[in-house]
Amino acid sequence: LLAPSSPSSSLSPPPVILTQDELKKIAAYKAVEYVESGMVLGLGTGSTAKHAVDRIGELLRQGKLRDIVGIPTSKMTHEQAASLGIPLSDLDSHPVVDLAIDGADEVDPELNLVKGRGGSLLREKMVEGACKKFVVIVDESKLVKYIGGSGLAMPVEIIPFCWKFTADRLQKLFEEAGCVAKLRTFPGKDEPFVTDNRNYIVDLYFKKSIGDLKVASDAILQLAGVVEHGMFLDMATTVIIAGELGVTVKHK
Ligand code: ABF
Repeated sequence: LLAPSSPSSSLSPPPVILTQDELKKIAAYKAVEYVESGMVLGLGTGSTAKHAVDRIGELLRQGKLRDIVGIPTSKMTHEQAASLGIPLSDLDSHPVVDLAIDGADEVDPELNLVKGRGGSLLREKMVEGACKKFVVIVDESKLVKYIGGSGLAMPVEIIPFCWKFTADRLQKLFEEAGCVAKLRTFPGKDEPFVTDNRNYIVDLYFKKSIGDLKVASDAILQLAGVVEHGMFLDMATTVIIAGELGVTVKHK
């Protein structure tokens, strides 16, 4: 995004390069324009979704939104939303969610996603799978040609019991794609990272394409020990992408 030039000056000011966080905020604020009073809202997790939750809190405080119910997708978002005074509930009480707003780690041209690199994915998939409209907010660095092909992690949430056995089976499943499965640890520590659901995460790294995503998804989910994976296939209804040249909105 370039800074608008001042109408009174003949010389244009130099272009302002926005930081990645500023781009995330632009995408988040754009998504919040879809929020209407009375909605049940899925509140996403991560540094991009955090801006959306802040904005919803601000609009509630200003009286510009009313009667919102938020369904948080993580303990962290629960805390943030509660601190902003957003009324909160859960899927048991509100099984139909009008709109969810969340970030993603990768977005492919068909709007399939990879999520969970930040540690949340299971609650996100439950809430976002229950919503009528799912708006994904990203900066342009998240766009990929095909998901799983970035060389970065494809997260899988697994139960802690015999995690190595499950990790080995996951790696074997994608042997042809040169898969390496690694247990996620807390940054700078040797201890396994523990999710909000007291599970572990195994990150899969591929050297080659994993082929048909639906086939890959089904194969992962069939392994006992796996709880959920970070591929969100055919779930996003809208993706808002903020880049240096402006905001692009893609609809499914
Ligand atoms: C969460 O936020 C995760 O599923 C995903 O890993 C992440 C995107 O993070 P960020 O917005 O911080 O880049 O929804």
